[in-house]
Amino acid sequence: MRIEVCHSPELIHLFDLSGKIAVVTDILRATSCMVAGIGSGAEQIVPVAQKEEVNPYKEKGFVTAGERGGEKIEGFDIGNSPFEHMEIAQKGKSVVMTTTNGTVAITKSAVEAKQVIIGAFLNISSVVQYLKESGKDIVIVCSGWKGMFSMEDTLFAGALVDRLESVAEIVDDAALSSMSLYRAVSGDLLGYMQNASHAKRLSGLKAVKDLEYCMTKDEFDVIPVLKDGALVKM
Ligand code: 3SL
Repeated sequence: MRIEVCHSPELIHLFDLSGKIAVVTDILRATSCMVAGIGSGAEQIVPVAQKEEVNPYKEKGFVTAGERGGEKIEGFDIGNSPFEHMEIAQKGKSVVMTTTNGTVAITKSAVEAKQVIIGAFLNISSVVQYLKESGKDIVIVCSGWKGMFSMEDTLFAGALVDRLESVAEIVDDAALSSMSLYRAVSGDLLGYMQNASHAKRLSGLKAVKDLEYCMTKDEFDVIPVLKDGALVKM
């Protein structure tokens, strides 16, 4: 089993994903919302890259979810808070979702990867257990922010590498340095996150509660997996 980290969807063309599991993460907040949604009973979440792509699903009665620049898209039913996703999910709804970075990372990963699964701190132990059992090569795809590196996704990647190190070969410096960073700050992840650019962005949007929740480990034991274009419970 080999493990690599891709720090941005813009770098994905440099990775060979064929035959591998892509663990897509966007801790703030897309993949945290997906785990919270599927974990709370959403039937499916269809990730799409562009706003316009929600329309055919909307016509079929899907809940429309998404943000641009962190703010709910005008005309959509909900934005990108895990709490909104959990509320909708409890009604057993199907959701179509588009976000600035997370849904882009998923659709790009799906082109080549053997399997795309969704990771967040909210389901980290289930993801680790599944990856260990699968024995397959892994690429952790960080969604980043508009093509750039992001602290929270790197910390999650580092946490995964930390837990898989005993069974997987660390292939690249991205994986090694993510693990080192995670180990250095894991005693106070939330405190360390206060200076991250996305944390500041969310605090400007009055979404500090989202940030705290998204940094919480193991609220759910589900893994959303991409099947025929939709995320469903594995
Ligand atoms: O870019 C994304 O996918 C979002 O998660 C960003 S935000 O947290 O909603 O701002």
